[in-house]
Amino acid sequence: MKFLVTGFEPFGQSNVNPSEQVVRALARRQFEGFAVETAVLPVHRFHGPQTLLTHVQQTRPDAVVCLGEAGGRTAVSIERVAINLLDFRIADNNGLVVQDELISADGPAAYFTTLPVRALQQAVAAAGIPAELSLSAGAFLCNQVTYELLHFLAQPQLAIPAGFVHLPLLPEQAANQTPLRPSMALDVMVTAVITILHTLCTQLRTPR
Ligand code: PCA
Repeated sequence: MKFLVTGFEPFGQSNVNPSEQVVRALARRQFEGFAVETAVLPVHRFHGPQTLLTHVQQTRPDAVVCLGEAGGRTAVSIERVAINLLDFRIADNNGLVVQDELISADGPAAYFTTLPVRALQQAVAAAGIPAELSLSAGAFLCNQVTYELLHFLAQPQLAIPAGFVHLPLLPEQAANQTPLRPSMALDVMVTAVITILHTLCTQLRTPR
């Protein structure tokens, strides 16, 4: 079994992104029962989704888990939906701010992610790590790549589970902010994502 796990490069005021760090940590490890391919996506309106879809086509994974940073989140947040909207609250890394635009002119208003979100949230919580289900991935790049991924995979012959997990800030990103914001240590986030992959692996192996 093969998983594609992606993170994002730093954006906004920060020079690190927890999702990139988690993906780099996963790339250095071996797992029993599954292989992990990784990619770091640009925070760029066009190159972000393009890079993701290129990796999906090249690696032909059994499932896709995309990761991103969400400052202010207190837990590992497993997203349930991606909406057909671009409404950037800050510029992407190309300086572009897009407001009130559809991602896909002929696509549905939203897609549910196709990961077993409840089972993943429960597994991460059972591992002793704060985890929650989330109803909004926002309207910036994380939502956009998830929507475009689910739109691409909506063809029956391509149907594989795919979804998005938002991560809190790293402690070093949160440390000097006023007001203070929640954070989570890198090794805890790495354990959470490995727990997600083990749970997915078990679920995909169990005949329905
Ligand atoms: N978080 C942003 C984009 C890249 C990232 O890591 C978001 O939540 O859309």
